[in-house]
Amino acid sequence: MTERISIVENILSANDRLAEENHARINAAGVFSINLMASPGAGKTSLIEQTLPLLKDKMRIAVVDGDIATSLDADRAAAAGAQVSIQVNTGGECHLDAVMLHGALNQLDLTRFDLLMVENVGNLVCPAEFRLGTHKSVLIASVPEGADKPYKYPGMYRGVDALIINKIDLLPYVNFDMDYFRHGVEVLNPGVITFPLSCRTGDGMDAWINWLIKNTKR
Ligand SMILES: Nc1nc2c(ncn2[C@@H]2O[C@H](COP(=O)(O)OP(=O)(O)OP(=O)(O)O)[C@@H](O)[C@H]2O)c(=O)[nH]1
Ligand SMILES: [Mg+2]
Repeated sequence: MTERISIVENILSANDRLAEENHARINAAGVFSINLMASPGAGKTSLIEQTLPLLKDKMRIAVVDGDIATSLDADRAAAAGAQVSIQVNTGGECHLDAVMLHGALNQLDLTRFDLLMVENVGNLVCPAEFRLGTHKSVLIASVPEGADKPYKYPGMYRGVDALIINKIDLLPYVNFDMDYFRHGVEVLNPGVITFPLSCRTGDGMDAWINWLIKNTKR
């Protein structure tokens, strides 16, 4: 048992070392980068699809899409206007890790871009444990998932730099207790910047886009 824990720790520290290398590389190129995490279907690819048309005339954007088996999401990002869209097939793994992002960065001339959006695999547990080396971690919660998710998946909510509450167009139809949700978030991640929005209607997208623009001009 003790040995198993030490192996896990070694894997994570090896990952962290490579994440630092990724970070240095992204920084040196002057690119702002985000790691988009969420449960399956929360709207990661939809957010990328909505963001690209609003920013593609202002900045050059690359997308790295993690997926267990398909290139469907990378294809959607390319169709929405990403200058470059790279598919990373995790071969069944439930998360991206720093090695996988490293491989994707090897295919990119980072100096050609202002913003790098990484879509992690849909999962509310594993992605939180593997740093990639991006500047900001962004979690997308969506209202049909239920308001109890911060309580059930604290590791994910604790570590993120920004929180999107997606699918607010569905609030009239689902039983989502916003106060309960926000209280759970506040306990884990006090003051985290939060963007309620709808990728369906576009409501709330302005604040998210402004946050990206502000950070990209670091
Ligand atoms: N009503 C509504 N539906 C949405 C919204 N955003 C996304 N969806 C729908 O939710 C479903 C899943 O969206 P995706 O963007 O594929 O979700 P994802 O997080 O990328 O999913 P995985 O990559 O499979 O984990 C799709 O049918 C979207 O059309 C929204 O704001 N409102
Ligand atoms: Mg997706």
